[in-house]
Amino acid sequence: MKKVSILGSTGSIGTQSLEVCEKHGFEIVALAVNNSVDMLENQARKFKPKYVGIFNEDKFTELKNRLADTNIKILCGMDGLCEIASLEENDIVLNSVVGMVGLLPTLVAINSGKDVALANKETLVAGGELVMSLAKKKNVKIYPVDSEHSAIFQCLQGNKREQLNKIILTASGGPFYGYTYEQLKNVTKADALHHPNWTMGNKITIDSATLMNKGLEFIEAKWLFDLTPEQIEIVVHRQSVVHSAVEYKDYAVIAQMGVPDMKIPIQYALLYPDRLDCPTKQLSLTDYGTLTFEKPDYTTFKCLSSAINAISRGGAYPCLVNSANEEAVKAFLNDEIKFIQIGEIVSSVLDKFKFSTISGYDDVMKADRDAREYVRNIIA
Ligand code: MN3
Repeated sequence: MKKVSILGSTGSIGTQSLEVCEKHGFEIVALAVNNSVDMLENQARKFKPKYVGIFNEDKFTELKNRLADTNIKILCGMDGLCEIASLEENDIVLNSVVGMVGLLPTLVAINSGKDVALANKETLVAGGELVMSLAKKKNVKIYPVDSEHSAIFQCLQGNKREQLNKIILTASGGPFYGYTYEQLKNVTKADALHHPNWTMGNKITIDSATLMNKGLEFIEAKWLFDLTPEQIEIVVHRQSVVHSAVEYKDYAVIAQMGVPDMKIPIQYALLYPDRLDCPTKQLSLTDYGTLTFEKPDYTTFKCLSSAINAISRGGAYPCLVNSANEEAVKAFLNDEIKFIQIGEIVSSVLDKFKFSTISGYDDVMKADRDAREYVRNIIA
């Protein structure tokens, strides 16, 4: 029985991960959330972890009172997340928190020698170099949870890594597929929050609408699979059935397919290398009939081209565009800016900031602060 801790347990990935853990009888060591006291209390009573953590320290007393009749140890803040990430009992830490907040707990888990199932994109986007070099040093495995990266990981099994030519990262295209820049000017928050294929949290749903999500995944893929930007091709595939593919030296292309359900990649990350019954639907190719593939529109979707530009330039740029995007998305969700401004703000970062290097965690945090301050000044 595997022992799992989940950071971000009440989010979309977190709740689906618990479903997978329940199905396979995993022991839940700890659960941590940002804010959701009600849901965390319910999860704690159901899964009986030894520890729970709440990132928002203002909610600590309330959570403590709610669980006063249990033996569960209550932790809070970044220290709480990091304590959970480093617990001796963990076999694997599933990190599905949203945003830059996820970076430090990932580094702490790796430093403690714990394998990580990674659903927090920002961890690799902002700190890819730090995370991958520490994982190598500590001989820790990072299992991708994101459907595209899981697909690539699956397609790499049983083949020689040095015989890989490139990867093909598929993108659904989001709710504004086919829109012109003019049309994007008038889209509303409700439009942006409606994704055609996937049900996800608000941040990632907006990132899918701007295609920033694919830009972040491009950067993640570069780090996870040790690729150059030239080895990554993005292909718009509206049906989200081919979750990504890899091409080898002989031009054989291997793709991984399945219904669009995150429980398949979550389960592969937690059960690797086993493939057992999953609480999802079977894929019927004949129900789909047609699968389509197109080039993305890099001109209209500025976030996508900016993210690729950022990783090609290297240094702090990926972190800067990521943090600028987080801040811009927050402002959009608060009705402070229009949808189209997200891409304008993110792309402006590349002109605004000079090249700087990342040699440690503090450099990442500085780039994060600088980018957020820059965005807040634009909005104010
Ligand atoms: Mn994805």
